[in-house]
Amino acid sequence: MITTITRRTAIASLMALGVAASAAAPLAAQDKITLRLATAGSETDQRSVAMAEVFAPMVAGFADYQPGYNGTLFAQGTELEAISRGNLEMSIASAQELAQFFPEFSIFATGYVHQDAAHQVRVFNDPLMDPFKAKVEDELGVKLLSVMYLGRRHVNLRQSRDELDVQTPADLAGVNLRMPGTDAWQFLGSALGASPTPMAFTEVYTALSTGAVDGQDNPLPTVVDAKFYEVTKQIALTSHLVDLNYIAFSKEVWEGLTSDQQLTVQRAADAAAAYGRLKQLQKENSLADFIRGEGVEIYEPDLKAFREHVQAQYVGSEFAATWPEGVLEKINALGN
Ligand code: KDO
Repeated sequence: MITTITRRTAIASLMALGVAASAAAPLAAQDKITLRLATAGSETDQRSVAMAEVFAPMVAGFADYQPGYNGTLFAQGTELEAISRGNLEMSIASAQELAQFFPEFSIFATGYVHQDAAHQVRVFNDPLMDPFKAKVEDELGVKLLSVMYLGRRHVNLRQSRDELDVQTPADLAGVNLRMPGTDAWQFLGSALGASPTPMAFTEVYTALSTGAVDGQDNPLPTVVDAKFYEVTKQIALTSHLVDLNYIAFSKEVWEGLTSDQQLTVQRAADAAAAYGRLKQLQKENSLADFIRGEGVEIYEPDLKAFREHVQAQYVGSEFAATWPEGVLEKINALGN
């Protein structure tokens, strides 16, 4: 029997062979997908280290991880839109940035709500998050893979405690406090009693050294990693926000992965988040003496006064009006 192999059959056969070969052979470098991650964080920040040392090796079989630190790939606050437009694959995102697109995300950026790192994980993995995650995927094309622990944010000032002893929010009246640039951040700065100034993270050190701002708020590990202790004189341990980030991933890239690759990416993100959380907690619990040794006074203010004042600012606020019914109660119920 003479079989006429049409061109189409030949191509189909070659493609089938090609698929078989690619399934068998490891992907050549040029076959790997590229995962660029944009972050305002430094290369030595524990979230960055976790992504490079844990996430990258776990996905190396099919993906080439390419981090861009210190806002060099995309400026802080522009990463999510870049992913949405298909110009970026990953970022270390914040609830405050997501709240610019979906105001209800401000609930996860509200002062004195999350109690600790474990509470953040319980909330992120609870069904209450499903509508939030679905909305980001469906409307922004971004998949939130895991929650990262950034740490307890405190008020960090240029003035010494002798010049300005911070006991209650009233003591922050008129203080020019740098906060990140989104509305939710600015609201938190005001809720603390200060006068917030929007500014990108990469500009903060210079602004503190020149006196362009009086202070900033970040966790102790960031104060060390960014060397803010060189240009400030005190930290009032307000713990006003137990802060978090999300590992954000392009939905379009995700949908192009095989199910095995998707499982590997998810596991790699969870492993990196867990590793980074552990390292950040270790640093957070051990750096106070080092910072004091650098000439920065660290002390506890009237936490009851701060908690009550900050929470009162959110009640009846434009942000609270966007929170889905019952979610705050569920978050509180997942606390200690
Ligand atoms: C900051 O700008 O103060 C902040 O802490 C906000 C976080 O959401 C995150 O963007 C962080 O900066 C960067 O990762 C740098 O640590």
